[in-house]
Amino acid sequence: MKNTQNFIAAALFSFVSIANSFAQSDNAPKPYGAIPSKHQYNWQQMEYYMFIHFGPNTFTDKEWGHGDEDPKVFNPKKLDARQWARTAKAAGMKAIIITAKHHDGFCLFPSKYSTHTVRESSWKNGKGDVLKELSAACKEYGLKFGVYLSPWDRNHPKYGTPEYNEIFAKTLKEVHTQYGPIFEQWFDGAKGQGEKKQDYDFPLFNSVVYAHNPQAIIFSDIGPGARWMGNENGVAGETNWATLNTDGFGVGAEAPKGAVLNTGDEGGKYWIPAEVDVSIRPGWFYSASTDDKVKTLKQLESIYNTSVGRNSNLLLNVPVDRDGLIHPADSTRLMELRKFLDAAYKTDLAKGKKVTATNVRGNAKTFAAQNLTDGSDKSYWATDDKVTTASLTIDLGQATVLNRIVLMENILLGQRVKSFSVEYWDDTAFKELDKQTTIGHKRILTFPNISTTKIRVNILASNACPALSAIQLYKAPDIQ
Ligand code: FUL
Repeated sequence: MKNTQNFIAAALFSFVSIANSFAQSDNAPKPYGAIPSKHQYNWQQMEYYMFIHFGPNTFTDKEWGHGDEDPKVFNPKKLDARQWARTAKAAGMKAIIITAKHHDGFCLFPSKYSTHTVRESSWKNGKGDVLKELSAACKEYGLKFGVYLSPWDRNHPKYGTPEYNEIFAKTLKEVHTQYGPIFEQWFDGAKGQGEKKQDYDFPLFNSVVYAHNPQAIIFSDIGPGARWMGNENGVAGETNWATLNTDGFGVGAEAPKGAVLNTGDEGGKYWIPAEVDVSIRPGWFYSASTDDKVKTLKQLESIYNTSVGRNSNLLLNVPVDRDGLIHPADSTRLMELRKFLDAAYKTDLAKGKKVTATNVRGNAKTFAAQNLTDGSDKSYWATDDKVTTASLTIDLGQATVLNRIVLMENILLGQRVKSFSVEYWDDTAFKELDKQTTIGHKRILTFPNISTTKIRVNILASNACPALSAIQLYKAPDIQ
């Protein structure tokens, strides 16, 4: 039911969105299958943003607090939310999502509905409010602000009774009315074994979010806005459909298998793109014992490729330390990644280069292959309706060294391509570089340096005529 309503709402937004974003042509391909809402489409453009795990666990060196910890342990003496926002901005991230309430039930804001909050802590003599400071800092730095709230609550005395759902809904209302606008609501599906039973009322929770932040993307194992992608290692499926069948499924134990969330469902009923949540450290919360275990630049680049490069948004966790600051070990690494990405994606070697296609929809300029290298992902190339395979050849004009290719589909028309290959001209013939399955919003393929004059992309199978908005080529620096 919930999904049906959201689907209808999503479909309505989508039609408006298509009309607004792309120049309309009578001959435009019809959307295929489920398509993104306007808000999902905008969300998918964000690609990379920060997760912050922070709370009593930061001070007790735990990952899952029991909810029986003394709230007084929470005392970040130098807390500076502007430093977090400044760091995220400099890292090229578009937003911050913070653990407003983790499994221990502790609220980083003075909730009326809990006695386990910043108000009961030693920090600022109980007068502080982390959400207030962070939402203001995000506004100042031009970042979007999002919240994580765990339905599973090991502190609240009403947890395990029907009343708890009402309390959780009221807690959500506090957050969504006091600290907005909120771009994403993150619902965690985790719950320890043998814990109290509680049937969560997600239709109620979702309705509270949408009532106050209609634009918010609701994340959970099964969406409806965005889905978990089945692991916490930063690796989305090589095949990754933004569509998923969720009828009959729920969050946590009732979710589809991790392997399904990892790839999505081809032709799935709902548009529920994947978000990749992964921590820059071994744990989600800060621990001094992991100061020397911050992921390397090589690991982070690999995660970027297996998340943003596989049709997902990357939510990278950077835990705040006991002082209430992002530790230099983490910020240094974030800046290294930024520097690398800026260098890697600075010059699109395909931009403005001549592209030829084996088929162009109606032979029309609107759908010309040249749209793929025009530096804009708002124009696109498409084939005639009956044509679901095609080849695109980019003539670089001279020998050019490359090691990355970026492909993008016009997802406003749905996700269509199911198999493609990339070849390069080696002076005598085209040789295969890679053969893959899905594209979606963005697909990045990496390969060792090659020097070539021509690149050919073959669409080998597509569920409807392919509609691609960009092909880009890059030479990223080597990482030592
Ligand atoms: C999991 C939680 O159990 C972890 O503590 C963390 O919050 C992660 C993002 O989600 O389900």
